[in-house]
Amino acid sequence: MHQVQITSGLLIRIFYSVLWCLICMVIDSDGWAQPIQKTAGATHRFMRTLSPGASGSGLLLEPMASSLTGVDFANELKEATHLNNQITLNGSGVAAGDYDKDGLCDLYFCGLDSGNRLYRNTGGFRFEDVTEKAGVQCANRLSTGAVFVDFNADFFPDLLVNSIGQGTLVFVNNRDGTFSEVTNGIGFNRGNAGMSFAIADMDGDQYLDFTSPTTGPRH
Ligand SMILES: [Ca+2]
Ligand SMILES: [Ca+2]
Repeated sequence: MHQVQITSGLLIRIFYSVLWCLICMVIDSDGWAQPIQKTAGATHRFMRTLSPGASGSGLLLEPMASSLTGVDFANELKEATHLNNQITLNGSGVAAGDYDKDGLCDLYFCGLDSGNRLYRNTGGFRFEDVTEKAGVQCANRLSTGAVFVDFNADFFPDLLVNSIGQGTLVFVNNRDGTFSEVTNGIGFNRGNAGMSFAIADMDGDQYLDFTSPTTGPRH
């Protein structure tokens, strides 16, 4: 029988696989997941999850204003854009991950006619926009989905961003709060439109493998 050796590297990869399953979710210190809903052309809605009441009646959600959270991202979609390409009507996704390893989960929003935004979690449901400092704007690139994943195994989450027409954009974490785009050297899915990712060590060689459903070249 094939034996699977549990190593620290494998555990880290399992962690990020689980993290991918939690895309669109944020977990704060109270242990309850915070779902984020976002659609093309609409502002996001940041919902704080309250603990179930003593009656056990289930989870309660409480909306949080942008003025409180500092998360003011809006995914803009112009009519001309979706008339030119209906894929844009699928909207865009959010990546959640602790890119700076301070123990707080950060958020990366993908935009279509708006650039992407990275919000660093400063605690207490407060976030700061660090997009420009981090170098992950992806302006004019019709971003659809993203995921934080440590693809070079240096224990710092890197960033993959799917786009319409420009394939998968690849950013390596510089471990100082910034990222460097290395799409030209590593990029895959070139010229296609993708949205989601599936990431796992498919063949058990301790290296992560990637798959991203695509819709073919942009029409
Ligand atoms: Ca963080
Ligand atoms: Ca890394």
